[in-house]
Amino acid sequence: MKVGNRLTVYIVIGLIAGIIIGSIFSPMADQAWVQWIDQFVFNVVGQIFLNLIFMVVVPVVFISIVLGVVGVGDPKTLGSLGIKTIAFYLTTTAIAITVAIIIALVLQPGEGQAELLDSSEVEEYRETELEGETGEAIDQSVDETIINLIPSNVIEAMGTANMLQIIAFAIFIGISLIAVQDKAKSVIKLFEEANEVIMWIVLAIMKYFAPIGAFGLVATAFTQAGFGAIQQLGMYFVCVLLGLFIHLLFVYGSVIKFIARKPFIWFIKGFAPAMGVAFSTSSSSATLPVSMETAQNNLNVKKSVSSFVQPLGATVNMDGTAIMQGVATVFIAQLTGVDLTIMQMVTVVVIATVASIGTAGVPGVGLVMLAMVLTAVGLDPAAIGIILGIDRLLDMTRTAVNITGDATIAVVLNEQQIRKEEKEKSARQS
Ligand code: DAS
Repeated sequence: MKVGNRLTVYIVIGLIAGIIIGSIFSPMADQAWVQWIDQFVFNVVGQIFLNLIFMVVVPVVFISIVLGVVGVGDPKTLGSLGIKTIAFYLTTTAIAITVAIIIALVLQPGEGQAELLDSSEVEEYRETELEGETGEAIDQSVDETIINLIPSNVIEAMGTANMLQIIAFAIFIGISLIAVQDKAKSVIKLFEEANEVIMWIVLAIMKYFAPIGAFGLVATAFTQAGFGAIQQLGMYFVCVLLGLFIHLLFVYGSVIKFIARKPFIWFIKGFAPAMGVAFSTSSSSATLPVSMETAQNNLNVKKSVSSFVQPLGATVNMDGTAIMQGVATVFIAQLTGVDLTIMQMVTVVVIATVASIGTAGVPGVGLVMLAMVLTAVGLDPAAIGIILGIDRLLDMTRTAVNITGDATIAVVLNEQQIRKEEKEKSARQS
């Protein structure tokens, strides 16, 4: 069962229908009958879909990475694949945030809107979020983030879907299976068969539930969207979308065309189903099973590359999020009348790139990381309350860009591996 073109069309129809119906309902969002439909139809359908794909994320990531590591077969090759993967990810993220800062400096979304800082949302965000988990996340120091990469309790790591710890444990299991593979043939076979089973479930969820689930998630997001806030924050909204579009078209487009030497339209057409799921779920982690299935079946990425590069990317690589953070930081600096120095902008690039490493791809995580970035350059993180209302719509778009960045690097590394194997094969034949 492939995530074929027809399913892509159905998902796109579900997304468009959700946007249209949600936009029609939005101005009536305070009416009881609209709230009833939103809560008992859109939200129920959407959340069931979200739970279905979250249900398979942990087994898919764990099994795929174990098989991915075993597939690579040699810890040294794995090491070089890992270094290349991380290097590509950090580079594209740094480019993303730099492009975003330039766009915001040129278009000046925050100019003349200082009164937004007095809005009630700022104080509300300070009281509700900054005293809560966002505040704890900001306080997590770099050494804690590094120590927390290794799970002290793998069952807890899986129970809490701590993706980086699951990835670390799976890599250890994979490397040990390489070391003892003569005595572990049945274990490797068990993982291979478990992978067939879990991927069948992923495709069944996609085939029978993705279009209606995507519709429900998008319809409820647009019904509740603060379109009034968009008018007030129009330039901010435009800057983020422009940054996402430029990054997708020019950065990923160039990488696919000139490094992977593949047509970009082939890439987008093949990866569209995953982008649609990411847009509707606003979660890279939830979309991961579909991202991997789509990359393997539609973009011919080998399982050993996809199973390693994409789960890592879903957690470590968030170019779309970095773009929002670049624009938001300049926007909030402009609101506060602060001219960011070059040093402060470099700090924003470094902090946003490093911050994206430690956070799982779940809805709204970008704002938690933004609080860290703002704090690092001396801006008031409570100002995030201003952009909170429209963040869900931007989260959908930037999550689609996040996972597309992961797939871009997976295609590049896959093509490089194929070319390397062909070169070795012709060297052996000559
Ligand atoms: N929703 C996050 C993700 O899943 C991105 C973000 O919040 O910026 O990638």
